[in-house]
Amino acid sequence: MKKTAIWMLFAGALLAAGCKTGSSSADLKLNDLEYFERQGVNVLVYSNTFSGGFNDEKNSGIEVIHHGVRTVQGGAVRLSNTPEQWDLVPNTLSREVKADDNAIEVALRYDDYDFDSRIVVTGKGPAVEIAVYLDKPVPKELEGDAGFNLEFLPAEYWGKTFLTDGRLNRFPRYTASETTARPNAEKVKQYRGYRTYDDRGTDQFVDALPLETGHNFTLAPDTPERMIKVSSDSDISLYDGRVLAQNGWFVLRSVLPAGQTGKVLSWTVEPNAIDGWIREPNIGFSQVGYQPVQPKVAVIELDKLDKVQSTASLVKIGEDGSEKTAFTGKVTEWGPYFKYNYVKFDFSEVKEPGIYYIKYGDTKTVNFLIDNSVYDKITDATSDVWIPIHMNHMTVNEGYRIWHGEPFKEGYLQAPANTNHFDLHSQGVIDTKYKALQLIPGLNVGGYFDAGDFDIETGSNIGVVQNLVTLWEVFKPQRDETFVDEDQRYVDLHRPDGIPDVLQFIEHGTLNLVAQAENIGHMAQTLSNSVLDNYHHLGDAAAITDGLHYDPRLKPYTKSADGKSSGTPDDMWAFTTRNPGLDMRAATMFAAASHALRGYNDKLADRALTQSKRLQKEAEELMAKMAQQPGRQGGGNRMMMGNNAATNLQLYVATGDKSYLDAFESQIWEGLERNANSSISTAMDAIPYMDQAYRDKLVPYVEKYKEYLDSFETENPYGVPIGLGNWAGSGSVVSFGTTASFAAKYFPEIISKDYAYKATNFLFGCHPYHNYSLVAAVGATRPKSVFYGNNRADFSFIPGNVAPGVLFRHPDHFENYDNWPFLWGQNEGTIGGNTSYLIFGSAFKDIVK
Ligand SMILES: [Ca+2]
Ligand SMILES: [Ca+2]
Ligand SMILES: [Ca+2]
Repeated sequence: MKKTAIWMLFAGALLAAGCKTGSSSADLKLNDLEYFERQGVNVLVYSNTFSGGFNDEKNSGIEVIHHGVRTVQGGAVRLSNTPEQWDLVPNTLSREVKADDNAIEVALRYDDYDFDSRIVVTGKGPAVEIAVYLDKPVPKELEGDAGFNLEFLPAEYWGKTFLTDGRLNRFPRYTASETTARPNAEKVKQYRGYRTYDDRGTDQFVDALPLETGHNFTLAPDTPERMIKVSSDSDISLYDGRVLAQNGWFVLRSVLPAGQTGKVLSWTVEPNAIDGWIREPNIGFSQVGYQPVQPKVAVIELDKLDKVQSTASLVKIGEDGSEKTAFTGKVTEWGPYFKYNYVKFDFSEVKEPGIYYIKYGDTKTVNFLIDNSVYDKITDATSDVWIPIHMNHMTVNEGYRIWHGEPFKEGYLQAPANTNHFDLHSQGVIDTKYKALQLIPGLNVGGYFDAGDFDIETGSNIGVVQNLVTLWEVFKPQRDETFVDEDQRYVDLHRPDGIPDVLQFIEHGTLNLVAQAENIGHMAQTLSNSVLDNYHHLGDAAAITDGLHYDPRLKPYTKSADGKSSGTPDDMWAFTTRNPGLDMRAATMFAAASHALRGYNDKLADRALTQSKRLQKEAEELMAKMAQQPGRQGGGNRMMMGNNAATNLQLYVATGDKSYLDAFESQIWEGLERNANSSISTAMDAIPYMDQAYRDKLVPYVEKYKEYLDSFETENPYGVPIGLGNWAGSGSVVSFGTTASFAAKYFPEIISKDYAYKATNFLFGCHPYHNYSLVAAVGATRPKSVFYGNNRADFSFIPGNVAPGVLFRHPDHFENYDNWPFLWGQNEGTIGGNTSYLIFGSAFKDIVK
């Protein structure tokens, strides 16, 4: 009795204390990182702000990270039911954290409409209140359009149930919701006046109609980790944004009332939290496996509340399917890194080839191999599949499947003067012999699609040819799995044609770049879409344009009598504004390509060399002229050329002219003194062409570089550079791995192979968030299953792709969606990035073979 009474007294005191602060652990409270938190739920309020246009990719506003997954975002005053990527976004004028009120207030503004609003998010028990305040009423022209929207990730909600005021329903796997066509005059303008849609001459736009409307929504009551309740006195409608754009989300929305000021809207949003939830450990390891001799360290990502296990095990799967524990070892703590706690499990002493998996507590990984052969095929999918599929101006076939027909048969038109472009290009005054919208002949040949889009970015195509030439010069890969016929304009995958594929890739890239130099007179910035409504194309590249020359005298959507031209303004444009720096890069690349192509395609080698010499001379003259302009720093071309040891080295390799090598030598030491880490890669590239004394003189810089490599061990648990930008960092890991591989090749006494293995570990699964391979590589047990390739609408991938990977979201969250391909910053692959991976893979295989 007495005991119970004391307990009751104690409980009463706790209750009283609870009442005083008005909170418990079940409440959403602002933390030091300025977001609302309870275990299992983070509500972020403008930790990530909207930037608009190309950069608006559903990463901003009010966001919910629900049991570890960012499932809700886009909370903002928006101007349409289902905003697309190029719809207007509000500027965030201010963001104020009101710790005493457990609230965050943001001020939003649409400059185009002189429309200001404030959003106040307040933690109230297990929910947040989202309130919209207006000091002036909604502008007349936005009445009925301005509303508060909150977006839900389709891949996390489809197939799940929802209730609206008690009415039962289920989120659709695919969109089939109802729409209405409205006059274009009623459409709120899009970013910079662009238009995401082709109205086919109807002068109408399409607007989504709601799936449901009511006051109380319960989303996913069947799935505790996704269940969210949203309620309001105002009408809330649910829309399916995918009906307008495949990357659309489910949207809850309330239109703001007309003619009112003050607190015009209030929602209560309560994300369910699973009692006592602890995130499952993410055991990072290489999905491709390990060689017997290499270090084998799994990095285990743990919830900060998770208790660290003292040991982990390696289980061996026998040839007869039996399982036995092969090794049990200590788990060591690395410590906190952003949101999670990290521990490591070193099983390097297991060297016996076999099939294994890791067991940590109740968590098991998928299986992986320990064997000398595990890395043999890591570049095969990239070179046999990904790169040839990205060959522009060709039909690409694979077995029974056509990946794409021949794109852009009508060629490219001169971009008009003073044009800003949605993919971040611009045309200044026209500096060619062509008039605006005149056909520039000869450009529809060769070249590579940039990425998940279909433009030719000249800068990255130059880098690609340079990468491929380096690959050819250093490793001479003879692999022949691709049939390429430039006359037939036909590529067939997995069909050998007697010519090493890399040579054909160099030829294909060079064909377009030489055509630019010959027909434009210098390098274009880009060959890209002229209209936004075909820039976001998904599907066959040959269907982006109609293949007919655009004739403005014809009516849109009609053809000429001879069937050769049309009135549809869909032709691609060449953005030609001259950049002597780009011309100089092209000149260097042309020299290198000419060297590689000599003996295989002499005619193209000659054309490349001719353009190399001309562009180099003209670029130097232009840069000298620019240097003399008032306001410019003196030195001009000498400065720009003088700093470029890499260019001089490439020119020496291509031409054999010793003066380039002398220039290189006079520059490289200064570069190494200034920054050994950034110059060491170029310095090592010269080793094959220099004497032993040169190599020995590099030793102290390589020692410095080792300190730099080691610094990553303390910077993060994975020991490689991890990028925090809006394009995730696999590229820096590839570059880290490439330089580390060459250093291990030339200076094995200083740089061990272990650094290069860290890069493959990270790329193949030992990284934050999940443990899937970021490369759709041959050999990986569980590569990522969706990428932002041009087939992303099919929730698929193009084999061999390297994803940018784990994207950092402020203030402390890494993510990589593997059920939602549409965020380019984490899931796209580029021709530049993937050819860099080809070099890394080749250099890596060379040192570990
Ligand atoms: Ca592009
Ligand atoms: Ca071939
Ligand atoms: Ca056309």
